[in-house]
Amino acid sequence: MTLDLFADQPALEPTRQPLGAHAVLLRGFALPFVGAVWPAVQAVLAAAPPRQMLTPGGRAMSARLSSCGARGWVSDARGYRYSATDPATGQPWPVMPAPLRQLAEAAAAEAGFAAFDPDACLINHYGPGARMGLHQDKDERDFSQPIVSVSLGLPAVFLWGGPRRADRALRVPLAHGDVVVFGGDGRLHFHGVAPVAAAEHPLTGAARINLTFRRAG
Ligand code: MD6
Ligand code: FE
Repeated sequence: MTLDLFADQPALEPTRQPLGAHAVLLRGFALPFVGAVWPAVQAVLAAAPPRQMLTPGGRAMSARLSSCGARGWVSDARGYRYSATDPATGQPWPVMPAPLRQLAEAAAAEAGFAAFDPDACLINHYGPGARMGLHQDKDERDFSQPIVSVSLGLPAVFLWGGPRRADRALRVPLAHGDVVVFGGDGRLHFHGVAPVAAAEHPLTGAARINLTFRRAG
């Protein structure tokens, strides 16, 4: 007699959901990594606390941002750019922790990008009501490498648009542990995040944390 441990389980959800050309949602892909990734994220945020940045137009972004790796993303009255140092301290950004890099490389490989070599990881902190308007990620020098986006904590609706701002955006629910990888034709598509609903998550409390890995320089 064979023991079928899965006999009573419902069929597994498909893990891979294409979001059009060269973008894929890997549902739950980050879950096995969270035990190592979460303490590393907390250490980065203790060294470089997430802060509200101003857009070049002078408006405060509602998500709070930090970074780790050789380069971090900054925004102020001078514009958007990557910087090797944290403007709050003048010090280099925290080193990208190995568990974060391992998760990013594994997700990229799963999505068909074998040689992903990220030098920047943006960490976005969304409290209740925080959002991210439609934008393109175009401050990087290397568009041949994908972006790997990891969602932790509270759920959110990801807005996945097209190459033009006016293109209709798909509304994609993202849960704790989900990973979106986009590159190739999708690398410069507009995207954003709808306002995060107030709730409590056992790991992150009243927050959604998003990690996006890129090759910036
Ligand atoms: C977020 N993400 O999910 C915001 N950018 O919190 C992004 O802006 C983003 O998820 C490029 C690639 C993936 C992303
Ligand atoms: Fe983005």
